Amino acid sequence: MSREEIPREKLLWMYETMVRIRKSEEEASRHFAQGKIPGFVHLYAGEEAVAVGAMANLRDDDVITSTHRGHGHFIAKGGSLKEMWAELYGKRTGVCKGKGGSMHIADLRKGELGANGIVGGGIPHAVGAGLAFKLSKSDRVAVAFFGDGASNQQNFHEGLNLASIWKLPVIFICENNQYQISLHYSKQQAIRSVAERGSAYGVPGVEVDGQDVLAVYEVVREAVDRARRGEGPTLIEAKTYRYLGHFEGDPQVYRKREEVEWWKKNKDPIELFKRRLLDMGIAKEEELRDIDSRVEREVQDAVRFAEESPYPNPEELYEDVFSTPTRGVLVWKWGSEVRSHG
Ligand SMILES: Cc1ncc(C[n+]2csc(CCOP(=O)(O)OP(=O)(O)O)c2C)c(N)n1
Repeated sequence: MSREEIPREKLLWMYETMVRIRKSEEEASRHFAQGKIPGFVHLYAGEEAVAVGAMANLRDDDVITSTHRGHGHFIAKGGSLKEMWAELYGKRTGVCKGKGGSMHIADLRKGELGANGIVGGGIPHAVGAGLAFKLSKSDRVAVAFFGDGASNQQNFHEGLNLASIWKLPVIFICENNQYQISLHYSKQQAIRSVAERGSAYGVPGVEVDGQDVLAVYEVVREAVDRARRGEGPTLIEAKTYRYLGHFEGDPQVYRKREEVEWWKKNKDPIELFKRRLLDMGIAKEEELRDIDSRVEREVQDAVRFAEESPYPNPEELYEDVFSTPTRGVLVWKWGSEVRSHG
């Protein structure tokens, strides 16, 4: 399918979803600064085209694994904004009942197998899902998102190798936002690109401009088609850029403000796509402005929902620890009280 043939509805979904991620992330940054969001928060602003271009190719029954920078993946996979915000606030109405927080959001109903505080931690889960799909002769696919830093992690190498020898329907998407915390990627790898690493495992490696949602859409589409045909995994490196600090509160002494401004001015994925939609005659400026305002209201509603929701009760901490009841004895100490479950 060429770019011209992508249905208008899908193109507008891409625009709206990128705006939804951006507005939500900017709001999260403000709320974190006001001390309202507990824990660590790593934001995705600037990288929206990667999640959206990829997810536009997936079916509801396909699965993804995410990273510590996972809000964009969650939103693009169709997760509820209200449930996400309640989770950020640690509220009982959150998608993980307030017990996961920003870094551990999962929604099995939507095929979001989990964000992960362990760098590269989602890769084995995606490979496991791919193995399950292959063994059950399903044409579902699994997508693992991870950063350039994670490509130095053993999970990446083991995952690529297993997916390759078993020809699993897994798509490895490296979001190279150029930094791993404060270290530029050129200082952590001797080769020019992460995509080159695929050749060591017989996995096709493709580089793509991660600020161009349609370019991402096209390369992921090819990889998904390959995977569904039983031809195995693909490694995609999307070159992108994060606008905010590694984590909220990061003083960012390792990069110049002008560098960030250059990316915002010249390579903003939403602005570039907006211009494209106007040039292609897909939408008029005021239609896009309407989408912006509607999404703005939606984000404000989600924030209000989170603020007004109750916290979980302390006893709820012990629920949902195991997906199936166990037969063993679990003993733990809570203050001076000792409880056990048989
Ligand atoms: C296994 C592991 N090692 C180290 C860390 C600490 N850590 C958290 S984020 C991060 C950098 C990750 O960089 P990258 O994979 O490029 O993702 P990005 O933050 O750039 O999106 C590190 C080293 C961790 N969480 N897990």
